[in-house]
Amino acid sequence: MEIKPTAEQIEAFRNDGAFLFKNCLTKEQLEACYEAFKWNVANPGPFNFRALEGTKLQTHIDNANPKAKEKLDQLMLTLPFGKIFQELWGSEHVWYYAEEVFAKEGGKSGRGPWHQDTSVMPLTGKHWGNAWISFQSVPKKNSLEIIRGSRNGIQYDGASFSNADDPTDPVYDDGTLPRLPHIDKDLEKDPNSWDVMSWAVEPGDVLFLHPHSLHGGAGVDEDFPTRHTLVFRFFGDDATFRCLPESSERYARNGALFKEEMAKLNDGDPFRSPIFQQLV
Ligand SMILES: O=C(O)CCC(=O)C(=O)O
Ligand SMILES: [Fe+2]
Repeated sequence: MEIKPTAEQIEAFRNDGAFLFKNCLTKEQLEACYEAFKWNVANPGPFNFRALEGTKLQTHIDNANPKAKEKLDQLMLTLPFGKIFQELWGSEHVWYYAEEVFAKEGGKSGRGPWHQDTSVMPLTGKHWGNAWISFQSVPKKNSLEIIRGSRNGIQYDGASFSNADDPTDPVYDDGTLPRLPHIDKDLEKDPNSWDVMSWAVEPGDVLFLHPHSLHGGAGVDEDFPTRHTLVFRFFGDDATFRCLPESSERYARNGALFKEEMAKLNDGDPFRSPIFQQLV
C-alpha cells in the first residue's frame, strides 16, 4: 500500500512546519532503522559532536557518518520518504541528504537547545524536510518541540550546543544573524509566549518537520530515561545552496558536512550534487 500524507498534513507542514504521521513505518522498516541507529552509535564518525559530553545536556549526537552512507542509501530505497516528501512539497524530485542520531540515556539529559538546522547547514528553500524517528514510546513531555510557523520566519544565529548553561550561546555572533531568543526562559515566565507544538510518539510514527523551524528536543527523566532518535534529511527541487557566515571556522561558507561538494556550489545555485541519492 502506498503511503501518502493527507491534505491536512500537507497544510500543516507548509504553515506550521511540522506534523506527526501516525504508523508511517512498518515493523520491518522500523527494525531496519533501529539497526542503522545502533550501528551509528557503535561506530561514531568524524562529525560525532562531543561538546555536551559530561554536562547536564549529555547526548550522543552524530551526523552524516561517511562509514554509514552506503548502507543508509540502500536502506532509504526500502522506506516511504521519497513519495511522502514529493507530496508534502509538491516537488517533482526528492533527494536523500543524510542522517543524524541523538541518543539520550540514563534519565539525566536535559532539553537540547532550541535551534534551526538551517543556521549551520549551507542551504535554503521550501523543499527541505526532516523525518524524526524515535524507537521508544515517547511521552509528549519528552518529545521534540517545534515553534508553530517558525519555518516561515527569520533565520536566527545558531545554538553552539557548547554551553550547557546558555542554550542561546551563538555560533557566529558576528552581527550577521540575530541571537536566538531564550525560549525556555520566556515560557517559564509566560507559557503562552511561544506557540509550541509537540506530540507523544509511538514506535512507527514519524515526525516530519521543516529544518528552518525552531525546534528542540525535550530531555529524558526518571519516568522516561532513554530516547533513541534517528533523523533523516531530504531535499527537493526548490532547495538552494546558501553560503554560511565566514566567522565560524567550523561552518565557514560550506558548513561542516560534504565540504568538498559544497565548495563547488555558489550562493543561490540549485542544491544538487551526485553525492546525494535521488529517490524520486
Ligand atoms: O531529537 C532531538 O533531541 C533533536 C532533534 C533535532 O534537532 C533535529 O531533528 O534536527
Ligand atoms: Fe535540529
